Amino acid sequence: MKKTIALILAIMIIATMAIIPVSAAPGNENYGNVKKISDSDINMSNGERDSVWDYALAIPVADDTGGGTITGTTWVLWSDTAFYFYTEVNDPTPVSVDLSDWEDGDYFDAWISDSVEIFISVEGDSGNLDVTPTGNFDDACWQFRIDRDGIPSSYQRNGAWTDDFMCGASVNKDRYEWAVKQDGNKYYTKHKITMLGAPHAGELGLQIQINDLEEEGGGAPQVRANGASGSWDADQFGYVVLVDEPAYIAPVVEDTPADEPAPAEVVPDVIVAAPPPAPTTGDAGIIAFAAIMIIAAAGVVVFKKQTAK
Ligand SMILES: [Ca+2]
Repeated sequence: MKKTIALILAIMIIATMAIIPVSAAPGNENYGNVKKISDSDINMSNGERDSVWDYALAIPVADDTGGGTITGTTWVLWSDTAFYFYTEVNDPTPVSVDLSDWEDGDYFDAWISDSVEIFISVEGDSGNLDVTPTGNFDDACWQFRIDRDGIPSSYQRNGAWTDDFMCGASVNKDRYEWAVKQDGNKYYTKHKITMLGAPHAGELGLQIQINDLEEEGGGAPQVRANGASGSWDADQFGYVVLVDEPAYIAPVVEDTPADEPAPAEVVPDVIVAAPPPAPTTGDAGIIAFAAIMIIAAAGVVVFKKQTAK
């Protein structure tokens, strides 16, 4: 009997393990759920904070494993066509880069300047654009970077250096779009990433990193969203869960369409359709007045007849 019970328990345990969904590797940080928007909700022509960001998942970027002391926050949204990121950076040492360096191919400035980098997990083969499937964060990723002066750069882990490195004008907007806003010791970056194909619901492995150039020619310590991984260790990235739910409910449009009757035109129909009203006090008064007039007229006739006698 005991053997039978033990066997049943063993079968139940195995069956339970079999229905546990495959998920990201243990230890990968889950940042939370990210809801969906329409592309028209985001204006990529400037670095302003669109109102729809109020409905986005916020991820703090302040892990000091990379030696940085600055802080920032990145908000995340997605649509049928793109991943969106909006980042606010508090940088007390804003440093502008010399744009002529970029034209000269001085690519090293790319990652030591004040800048925001988004890394997204993909499958491991070099050149692959497929976002890593759920539960299988590979050690590969693409980087999408924007500096505070609005210079983009992009690279894939294990890409061919420097052929696969894109910077400045070489970054095609079919890859990703970017916008920046500077405001004293703050700056804001906006990413719209379309290169990795149409997003779909599920887990998305990512790292967010802010580089802080403290002075021209100086060091550039970093802060990250997740200290468990470095910049490129995609198998240790945290992840968000893209859920197929609208981030907000669109407000009801109050304007009456031109081809529909205005409410005022409906009112007469309602009145016509109503039953005739019951006699009122006013009607009774009219009847009584008429009766008095008839009696008075009769009285005049009688009076005239009496006078004629
Ligand atoms: Ca700085």
